Amino acid sequence: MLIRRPTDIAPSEITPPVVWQQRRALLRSAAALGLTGVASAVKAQPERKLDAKPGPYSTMERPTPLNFATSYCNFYEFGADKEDPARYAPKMLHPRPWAVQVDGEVRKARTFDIDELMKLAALEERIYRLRCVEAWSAVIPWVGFSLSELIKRVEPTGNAKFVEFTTLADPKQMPGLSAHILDWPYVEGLRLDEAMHPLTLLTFGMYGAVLPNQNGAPVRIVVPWKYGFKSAKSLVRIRLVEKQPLNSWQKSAPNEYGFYSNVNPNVDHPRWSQATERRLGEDGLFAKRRPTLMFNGYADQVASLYAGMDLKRYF
Ligand SMILES: Nc1nc2c(c(=O)[nH]1)N[C@H]1C(S)=C(S)[C@@H](COP(=O)(O)O)O[C@H]1N2
Ligand SMILES: [Mo]
Repeated sequence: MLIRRPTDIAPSEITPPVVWQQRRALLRSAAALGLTGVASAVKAQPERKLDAKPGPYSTMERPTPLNFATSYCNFYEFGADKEDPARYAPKMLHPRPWAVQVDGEVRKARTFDIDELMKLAALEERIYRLRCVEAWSAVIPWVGFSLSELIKRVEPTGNAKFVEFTTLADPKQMPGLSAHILDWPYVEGLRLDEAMHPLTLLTFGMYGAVLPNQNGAPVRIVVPWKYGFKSAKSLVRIRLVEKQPLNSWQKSAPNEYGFYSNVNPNVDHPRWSQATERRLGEDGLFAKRRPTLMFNGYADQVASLYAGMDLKRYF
């Protein structure tokens, strides 16, 4: 018989070579990192495109290949392993309908439907580095607008000094909640001036499309000069408050995770050095480590926010 069944056809015959090579590289690194079952989860990604103009502050560095950014994630609500979010979130998390409550010390508290929130200001694409506290980093073309655009519109009162972010905690959608790794829901916080800094991005997409579920659909924060855990995913509430919020990681291990968590190569994590990092997608575990930069390379933009502060004490 000369008619071949689909299973006899080598994927290299039907897939463009670039895609095929990238997939092979992904599978190689997936194997090196101990990942399994990732390829199928990656293929199930939503592809809804977002129109965005190039925005300010983009790095010239080459973005991390999409497949790495969507398959090696931290999203503990879906499990503690890096491959758990890509395995569970695409099917289990439902990013519509969705609402975000914006309240606290503001004159115009209100709840925004996600589709209305996305239209509040012009969407921009900004290519930012993201540095995880676990010493890996990525370069991601995010899509969103400055969080300040939202905060301005709700009119903070004179008592507003901090912003608290609360993310979804729904055991029906999030299998990781049954493991009590953190005290759910996941809570993060910023000082008001940090939240108002134009770099702080209210983020709806990446790589020109809506956020994949495992990366925090339908809306997350991205704070590029701070360790990744400050960039809370799948937000349901943004509350302006007078007192410094207690963020989840600080609550669980205050000697390891501070409130500020500015990327700082000179302040080690108690269990490992923060001086260098491994860039996702650069040949798995065998790539050369790169030096980590003060404020993740954004010192020119943000160092003045911390003038006179002892950054070893306020880590
Ligand atoms: N709700 C929620 N947000 C979260 C996390 C989480 O576990 N839950 N992990 C954080 C950590 S530790 C990092 S490094 C970044 C990772 O974002 P990415 O997977 O999209 O790269 O998300 C952050 N936001
Ligand atoms: Mo992280």
